[in-house]
Amino acid sequence: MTNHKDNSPEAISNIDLLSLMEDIRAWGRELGFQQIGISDINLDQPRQHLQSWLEKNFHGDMDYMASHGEKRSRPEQLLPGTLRVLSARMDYLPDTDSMEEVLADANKAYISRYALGRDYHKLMRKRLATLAQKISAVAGQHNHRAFVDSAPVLERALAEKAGLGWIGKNTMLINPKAGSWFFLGEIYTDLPLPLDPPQETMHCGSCTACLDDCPTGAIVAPNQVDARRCISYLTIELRESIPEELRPLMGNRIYGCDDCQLVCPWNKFSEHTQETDFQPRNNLQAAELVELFQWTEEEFLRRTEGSAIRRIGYECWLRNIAVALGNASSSDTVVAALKEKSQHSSALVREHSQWALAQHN
Ligand code: B12
Ligand code: SF4
Repeated sequence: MTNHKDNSPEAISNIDLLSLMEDIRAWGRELGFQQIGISDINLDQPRQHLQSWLEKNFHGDMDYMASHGEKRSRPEQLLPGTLRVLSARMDYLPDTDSMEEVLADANKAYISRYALGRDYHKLMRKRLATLAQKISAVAGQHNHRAFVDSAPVLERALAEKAGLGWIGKNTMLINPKAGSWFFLGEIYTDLPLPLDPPQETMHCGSCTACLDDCPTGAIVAPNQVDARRCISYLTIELRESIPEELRPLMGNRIYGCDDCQLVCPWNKFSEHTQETDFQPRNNLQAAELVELFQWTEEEFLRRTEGSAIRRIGYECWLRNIAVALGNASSSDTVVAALKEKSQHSSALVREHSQWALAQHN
């Protein structure tokens, strides 16, 4: 392949773009991505779905979903000149004890498998930036930007277009060979890279396992999640009081929820992650609720350093654990821990702890 730094149209037409794509896929694998695909930037159909999702207020308090005009579904508005989007996926499922066993033990805390190790945002963005540098070394200074859940980007729709999988009834991007336990990231670029065939068929068939098993009924119709009912939203995004009617349905899930992936038959094809950074820290894969509830703020900050969990802050951490303790089996230890937090300086923590205590009367 010819190395050059000139990105004029004549120079670009001299690059062997097909061979560059082969290199990109090989570099992607070296950087720990399981798959890379290329799409164009036409998101007309997903834009309509996004619009109707917003009109129904399914985004709840996530104002950032509504506040960027059409930038989310028009990549050229986010980065002028964008022609192609390179979508990448990275497996995150660590090889831990049985998730079902943790979910079934009411005194243990269930934390989403994606959040047990290091925060994926930084790790993936850094790798994507390295990939973009490698592309520049061959193709010249292309106009580009890397994203990982960090900007108004319609990640699953772009990944579906790039052939990485289909958007399932649970709205997860599902890959026919790897299930859905992976993150997505993108590079927007003005290089006219050759397109990959989109995933056109949805292979969910007549299966409705995710709709039937969602603990809070958040998958209100195939492909439509009402975030306001989703435990992931309630425990991670919502900063206020969790609606009382949903609390008993949350079980012991204190940070995110994986149920709609756990029951998905396509996840029998998923592989465990090889990233050491995604391995669980501080025994968070099966910790006791009471133990986590007793962490001081200083311990919370220290033990969640570098983890996505830290973003919710200590108050919401205690709020979530209080709800789970309300759903736990009654014992003197549980009641004593809740009584103590019923006097907490935060009104949010007090209210949730009092609610939880009332469940043990
Ligand atoms: C907002 C958000 C959430 C919200 C809302 C979820 C949702 N379903 O929209 C909440 C907080 C609930 C959430 C939860 C989770 N999230 Co989230 N989330 C996002 C975020 C920031 C935007 C998603 C979005 O655009 N939603 C808007 C709706 C309209 O889009 P959509 O659900 O993808 O809907 C598409 C289709 O369903 C379809 N569609 C919609 N309506 C209809 C109707 C019909 C009739 C049809 C045919 C199609 C259709 O079109 C839509 C547009 O393409 C993305 C990152 C990003 N920037 O994209 C991560 C992201 C989607 N989340 C991710 C993850 C991992 C999760 C959780 C698993 C985390 C956890 N364990 O707790 C859960 C899964 C819950 C679920 N079933 O979605 C990953 C998903 C990876 C994958 N393999 O799919 C992403 C891509 C982040 C990343 N970079 O890896 N998330
Ligand atoms: S993450 Fe949990 S609560 Fe949210 S849609 Fe999936 S199963 Fe339902």
